[in-house]
Amino acid sequence: MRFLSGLVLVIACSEPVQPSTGFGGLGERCGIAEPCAEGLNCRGGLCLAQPRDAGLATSDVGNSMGDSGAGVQDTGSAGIEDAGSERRVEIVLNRPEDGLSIEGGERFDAVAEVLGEDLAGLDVRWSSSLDGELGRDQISPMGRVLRSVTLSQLGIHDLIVEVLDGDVPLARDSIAVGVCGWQMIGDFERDLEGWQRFGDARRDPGGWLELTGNARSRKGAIYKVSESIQPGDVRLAFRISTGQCDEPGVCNLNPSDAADGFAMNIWDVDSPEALGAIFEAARRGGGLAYGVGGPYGDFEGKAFHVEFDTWYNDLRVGDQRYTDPTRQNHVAVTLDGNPFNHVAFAELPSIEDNRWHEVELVIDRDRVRVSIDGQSVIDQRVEGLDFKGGYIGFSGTTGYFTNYHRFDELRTRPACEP
Ligand SMILES: [Ca+2]
Ligand SMILES: [Ca+2]
Ligand SMILES: [Ca+2]
Repeated sequence: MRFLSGLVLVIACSEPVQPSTGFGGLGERCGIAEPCAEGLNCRGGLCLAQPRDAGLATSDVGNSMGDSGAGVQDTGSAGIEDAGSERRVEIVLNRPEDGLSIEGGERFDAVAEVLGEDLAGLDVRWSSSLDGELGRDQISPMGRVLRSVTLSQLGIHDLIVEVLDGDVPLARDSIAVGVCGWQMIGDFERDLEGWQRFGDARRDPGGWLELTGNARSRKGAIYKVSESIQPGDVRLAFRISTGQCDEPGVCNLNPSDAADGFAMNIWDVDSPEALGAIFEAARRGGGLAYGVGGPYGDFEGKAFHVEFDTWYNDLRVGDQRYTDPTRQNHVAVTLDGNPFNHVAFAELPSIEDNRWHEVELVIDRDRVRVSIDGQSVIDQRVEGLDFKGGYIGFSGTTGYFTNYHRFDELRTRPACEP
């Protein structure tokens, strides 16, 4: 191989400087007198894209697969090898661009170029790191392989092409493709499979969850116990409705006797069994059925909450345990089971209008964003925030004063920007 490497180096150094304005386009013929356009290399008499990784392997050296050595880019010239026992093949995934981002269900065209002296009997296999094998194609005489691709799983895929001799991969290339979209966690149209109810929470026949009912001294919660939210960045959406009319929608409001509110909670606990004890310990009224830490108890774990608080708690009144940061209805981010710990908040005077509102939450490292009906209401850094993920659900309460507390259509949007 020493001889081969030396020869490759000579070839690399003797390549003409590429012109800044193009001549041969992708897949067109080229030569010393017919250079390729910028960004393309003349290899085997054709203008081809520069390989990003792992273009080269020989059929009898299995461990060279996946090698992304710096020399690969310059080893592309076909016909160097004169030993009949080795088969030199290269593949480059030319389209789409590395880092493409698409919506779920969107189809795109992929193009791979295969280079080698003898392509007879070889196939190209397409696969995805998330979806598995996508299909196999024969290689056209020009070495080009086209495929229309649809990726099903949301998230970041490695789209992989491999040249196969039988089932033996000879060369591969890959790019990252992000598939974006909302994934429904719960729409509550039929049943509560995968969810656990606590206290007064129930599924409404209308296809949403009611946490309290419009009655005094209620406390309810529901948690997704069949899966948990992963640590790190997260994007979630759900719908809420609170007010005193029996059906969601426009309703005359008397905010003076409406309370107490509800919260989306994510508890970093070892198992769903811990949620029962948390619910039992959590307080009614201003505790919003998640208050187990700070002035409400001795919980010392990690948790993340977005509360929709419709009652002003005030330490100076009766047996109340903390003072809210505003007399207005508010949305707030609180932490670790402590409803007093408003690390970010915004006033929402009309949230008790009994209508459905669309809530979106984005946690991007220590930056938290909350939007309601498409309007940003919280967008700030929370010092020291280290989102741990955990079991997600909703809790709500009433006290002396009451409201319905409905939520629906919990969705997540996996990371999709490669
Ligand atoms: Ca629903
Ligand atoms: Ca309150
Ligand atoms: Ca509050």
